[in-house]
Amino acid sequence: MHEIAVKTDLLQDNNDAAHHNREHFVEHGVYVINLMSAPGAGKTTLLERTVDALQARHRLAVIEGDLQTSRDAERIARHGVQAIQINTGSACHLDARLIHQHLGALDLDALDVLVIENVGNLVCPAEFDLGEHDKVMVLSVTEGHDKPSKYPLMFHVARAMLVNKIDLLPYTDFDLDKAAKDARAYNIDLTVLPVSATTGAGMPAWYEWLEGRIAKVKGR
Ligand SMILES: Nc1nc2c(ncn2[C@@H]2O[C@H](COP(=O)(O)OP(=O)(O)OP(=O)(O)O)[C@@H](O)[C@H]2O)c(=O)[nH]1
Ligand SMILES: [Mg+2]
Repeated sequence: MHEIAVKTDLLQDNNDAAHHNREHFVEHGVYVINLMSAPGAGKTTLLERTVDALQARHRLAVIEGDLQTSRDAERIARHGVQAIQINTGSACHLDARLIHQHLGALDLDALDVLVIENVGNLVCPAEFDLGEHDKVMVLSVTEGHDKPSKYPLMFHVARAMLVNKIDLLPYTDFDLDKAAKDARAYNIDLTVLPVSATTGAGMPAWYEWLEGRIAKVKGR
């Protein structure tokens, strides 16, 4: 009983902070993505390629969430966009207050798109709204096609699912149709995009999806 009450308070507190973040993003016209996946699914690799593809047309920044180290922020910064690292210590997810604490380091007026790479975890990040416009999740083919059924919340809350590492499909028993069907059982509107962040296969469809969302959210 107490446990339920504490969790409800925690999530309510987070939702209040997320609402506040959203007001900032809307006021400054910044489209914000919360990028989530299990550890190592390829979020940072995907982002490195994405910022290369989009930065000629959009002003981008990235917030990197990790338990420790600033490696992912350093990887992104090498591509010429601002990257802020948040270390959560032992927490398995980012929360809206943590994001708010770091917004001061960004000039939101000088940004079109902000991507927040969450801590690698297939469970906790899905519960915490950060004030983003869209949650996007990455499922890599080496994780297995049973993951939507085993970890449904992540698939339920995402607007798009990138199925990454498709270059490795010949070496796995991953069934793309099954993964997509199971994920859509929790989320009928889910957009499914098979990609390889290392070879670039399928990435143009992801950029097109992003362009559509940026245009819609920013009212262009
Ligand atoms: N074969 C293949 N490997 C990939 C692909 N995308 C990423 N990788 C590899 O997967 C590993 C993890 O990639 P990262 O981009 O660091 O994954 P991440 O999701 O950011 O990891 P965390 O931030 O630690 O959760 C690296 O060795 C990448 O080179 C892909 O499309 N194909
Ligand atoms: Mg990463």
